[in-house]
Amino acid sequence: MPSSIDSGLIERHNAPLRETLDRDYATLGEKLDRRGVSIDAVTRQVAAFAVAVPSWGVGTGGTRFARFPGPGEPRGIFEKLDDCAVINDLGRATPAVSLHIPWDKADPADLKAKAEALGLAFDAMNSNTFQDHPDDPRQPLSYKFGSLSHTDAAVRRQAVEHNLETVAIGEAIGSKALTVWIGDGSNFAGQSDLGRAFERYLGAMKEITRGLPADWRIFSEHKMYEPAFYSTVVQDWGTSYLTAVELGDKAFCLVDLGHHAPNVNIEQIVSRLVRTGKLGGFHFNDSKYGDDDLDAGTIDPFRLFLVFNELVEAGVRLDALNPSYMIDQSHNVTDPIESLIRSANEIRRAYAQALLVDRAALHGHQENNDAMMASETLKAGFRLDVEPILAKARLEAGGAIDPIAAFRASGYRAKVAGERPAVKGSGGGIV
Ligand SMILES: [Mn+2]
Repeated sequence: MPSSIDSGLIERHNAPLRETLDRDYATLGEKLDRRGVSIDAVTRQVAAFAVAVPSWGVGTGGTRFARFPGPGEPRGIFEKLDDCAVINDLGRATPAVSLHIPWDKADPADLKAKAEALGLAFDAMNSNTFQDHPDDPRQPLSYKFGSLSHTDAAVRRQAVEHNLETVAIGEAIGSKALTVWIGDGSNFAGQSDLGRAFERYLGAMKEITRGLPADWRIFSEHKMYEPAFYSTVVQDWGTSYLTAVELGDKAFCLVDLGHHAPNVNIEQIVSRLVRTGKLGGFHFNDSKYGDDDLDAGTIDPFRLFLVFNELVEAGVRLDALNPSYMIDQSHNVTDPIESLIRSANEIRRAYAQALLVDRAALHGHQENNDAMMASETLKAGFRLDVEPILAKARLEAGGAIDPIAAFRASGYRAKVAGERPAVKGSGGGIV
């Protein structure tokens, strides 16, 4: 066991739960068998589905009003990786970590060695030009009025160089993609020329794309508003798609579930991006009102299911796109480790439910315009309790049948609380 979770703990925790799980799994297996579906085949597909955790997610988040730090918060990237390893060892769904530069800046050799020791790898890199970095001698200029779309060419140059530095760090630690989200925009009509700002952004993104290693991808992440409240340079999937098309073969769109207009049909956007070959990846989270960054699948699990329904529907097209699946959340009132374990499980749940939709029947009802039976067939997948499949996938990979209960029993939080004195103002910011 690479993390500091006691190696016997998971086994001791699983022992009394195994028999009940086996019974529940057999019952669900019988039910699926009647439909000609092999539960073991579904479990294998679910076990093969991984989602990356964000390094910034293991610290307590915050709002623009306040941040309430939790005990034992990681003080830097190496302690963040320790926490990420705990999440993966218990949940067995999150073998990779998505880093944020410069928050996680460190010697790449040390990052790589630490991750390898913990059984972790690195997913897409995230650059940060939405805040100033007074301690970074390579970024003396302010991003107050933008970064890649700034009116001043020197600021744009600095932002391009920061992205290329992020790529260089990523290349040294085995990452293969860069996610670019900028906070650029305006607060007042007339403040910014909407057309020129986008042109400047495209020019800067082209420079970054030209600097990518041959086997890398670049993801443009849109967001409707915040921190800018009148206009945002990359505000919706249309602008993100235009960007990806202009940048060429290495460029794709990243869908953050919280970055859309209220009530927008996200699964339809996913379908379009699959169709056009420009779906690059996801930032999973859930929301009620805006970019709330709540735990995935906890507010609107049906929407998460519908997103995965489109992914399963995409079939071989999706295999070719090989999207990066990442979580992007802010944990304000829960233990971040527990939230990330749960979110990864909810994401797998949506995937398993989508896999269990009777797709041939669905297509038939769609062709025959039987709205009722098409809707019922889709919902039949969502109504299934697939927890035995999720638990079995974890168990067979060496994880915990009930990972949150196992985490609480481990005493890990109390242990690190003693080792990690609270620091003021550690990185919050969520994109
Ligand atoms: Mn995001």
